Amino acid sequence: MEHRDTLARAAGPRIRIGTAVSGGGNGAGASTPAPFLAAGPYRESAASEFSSLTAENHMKWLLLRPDRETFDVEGADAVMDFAAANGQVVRGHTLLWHNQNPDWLEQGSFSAEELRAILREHIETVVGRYAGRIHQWDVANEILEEDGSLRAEQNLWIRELGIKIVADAFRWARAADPQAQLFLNDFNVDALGPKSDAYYQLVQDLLADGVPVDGFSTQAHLSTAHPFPDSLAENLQRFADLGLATAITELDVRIELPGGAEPTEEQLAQQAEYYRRVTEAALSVPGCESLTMWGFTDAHSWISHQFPGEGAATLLDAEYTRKPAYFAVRDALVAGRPDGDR
Ligand code: 9MR
Repeated sequence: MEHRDTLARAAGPRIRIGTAVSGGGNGAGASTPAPFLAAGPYRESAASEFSSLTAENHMKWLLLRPDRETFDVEGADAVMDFAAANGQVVRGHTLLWHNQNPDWLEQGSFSAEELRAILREHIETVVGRYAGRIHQWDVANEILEEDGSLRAEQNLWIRELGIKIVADAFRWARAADPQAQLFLNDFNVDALGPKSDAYYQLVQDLLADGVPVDGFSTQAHLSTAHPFPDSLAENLQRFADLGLATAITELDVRIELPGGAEPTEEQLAQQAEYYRRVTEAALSVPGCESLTMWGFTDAHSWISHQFPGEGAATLLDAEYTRKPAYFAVRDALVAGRPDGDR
């Protein structure tokens, strides 16, 4: 019998289990993909537990584009090579976003025409470079506000070029890589609500216009201090019913740890429950074929930078020991396999 001792093996072919792989880029524009390139448990777990990788930062404009002429692909290539060596697919993240853009772009005084050409060149070059090797691209990331309106003020592309640029981005991406599934991706769209309703409408408008959108994904940055998004499966299912693929792209479940406290057993149990429920929701929706964690060890997680006093959000602790959440995900994956396959 096949061993079920890693997440990827537990999942089998039904769903890709992914992780973001970190390295530099906490706003600083670091170009070395440490700890990703360092040997040791980080790489071992990344290779053995997962069947999909996302570059946490290295496919973003800030790291790929130090200046207008340069494409610095070293970090992105390292992720692609690692995935190829380990039989993993890659989710590309991301092409059109309001965040982690270089200053030359955000502060440049480009005409609308120039901006459009800059985005087009970027998409053709980056998507073209990895064509045939990317499972799913987050083409447009976080383009809506919490109330469902367009994030027009913060998003340079939409502010200067209008919503039409989103359709263009999808078309350019499709032309550059006809195989990759092209996604709209955002946070706080786990449950039904104004923001996910707005995506539900937007994606129908795009499809009606013949725009090649293949999928809708929710990030699932959760917290044990907040209620679980009970309507997660229902929300994904309505997008599946439109014929779209769905995915969970950045799952983590942070815990309140005032003054640097260690998580209690109760907190770890609640975290495990949240991870289990997300895994079950993903498996319950046909066409949800990718479930990615936003990092897999508490030794390297974005949470403490963004949420001081919170943390321990991932499946392995800082010593790479499996937490209750790890076993909850793995058990849910095994339970979700077709009967004959368990
Ligand atoms: O994890 C990423 C962190 O290292 C960066 O500093 C941060 C900058 O905004 O982006 C983090 O990743 C984000 C992802 O690209 C999009 N969704 C939210 C993620 C967490 O902020």
